[in-house]
Amino acid sequence: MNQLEIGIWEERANQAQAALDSLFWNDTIKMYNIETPCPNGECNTIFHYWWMAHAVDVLVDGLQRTGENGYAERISALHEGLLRRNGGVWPNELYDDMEWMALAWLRAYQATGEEVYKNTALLLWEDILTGWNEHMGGGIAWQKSQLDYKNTPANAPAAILAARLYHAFGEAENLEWALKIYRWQKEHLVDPTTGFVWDGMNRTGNGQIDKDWKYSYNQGVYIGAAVELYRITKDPSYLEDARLTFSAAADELAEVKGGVLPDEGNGDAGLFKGILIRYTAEWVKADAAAVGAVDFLRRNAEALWEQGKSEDAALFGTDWTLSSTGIIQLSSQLSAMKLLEKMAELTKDQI
Ligand code: 7K2
Repeated sequence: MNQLEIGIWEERANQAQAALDSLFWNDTIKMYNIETPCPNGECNTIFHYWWMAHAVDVLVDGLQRTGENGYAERISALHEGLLRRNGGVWPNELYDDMEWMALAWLRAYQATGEEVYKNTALLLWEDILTGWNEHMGGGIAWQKSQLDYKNTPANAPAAILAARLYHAFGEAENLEWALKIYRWQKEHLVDPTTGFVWDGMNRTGNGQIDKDWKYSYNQGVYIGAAVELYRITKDPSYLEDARLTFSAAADELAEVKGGVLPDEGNGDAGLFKGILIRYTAEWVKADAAAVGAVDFLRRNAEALWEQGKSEDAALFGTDWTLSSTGIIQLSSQLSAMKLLEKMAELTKDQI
């Protein structure tokens, strides 16, 4: 890793952050528009609660990388805007949504020391735990109106959150939750042979696993949970889990495009691969044997910047090998920003 490469990825991450701020931020609502262009904010017909959680995440990435107070100010404004948009309360109907939001505000607390963010994370965590029940042998439900539908998006991020809360505040109960949720996730929604992570089970009440729903973010959050439990327990079996799942994900999802993650679609799916990237980077930081994943991250980042970036701004669509014109959704912009921020972080760490 040479000094030149460090500068390149920092500069690219800065350009993407500048595009997020200038082309998506809506100071009237103290939130990001869900797409750009968005004349008079009229595009905001839906409140994408979980997209905004990932916007907090990339702002924290920027703050941790640069120390610039502008990021802290934007995080504070977003906290106000989101609470207002959600009716003055933080909880909502989807357990996975709340987990993304709690993960983000815990990171914001750790980056700023602002107690209000810690309180938001803990308040959400208390609500999230109401999602655990014994349908399908355990696990957290996807949503409050469907308590027997259990999926990876509602469980693996919860295991990450529980582990991080234990790491941050030392409450043994949260380590127990992390171990319990991870054990259920591994026993029910991970292919025991390949390590590929399945999306969910019993969605239609027939007990079946949706094995054809092959999404990048599911791989990422399971890898993330394994890494967090390794960091606490130092049990090498968690790194083995992460290695197997990363290998399965790379083979199953990225092989066709020469190692570049595929276009998984617009909307929510625009965020998916950025989540795999984020937690793959956490695995690289925790596991010396993950060195091959650095090339994977660099290959995706180089494709993204050289082929996927819009011509006149650091804007990114859902296909990292194709420059987008027209409307760019916040979800795909955030996905790309996770990759650029992680490349900036990893290249800096390696000096
Ligand atoms: O069926 C679930 C989930 O298992 C599946 O991966 C996605 C695929 O659809 C729903 S969840 C939809 C979004 C709502 N909350 C935030 C995200 O975690 C989730 O993708 O689209």
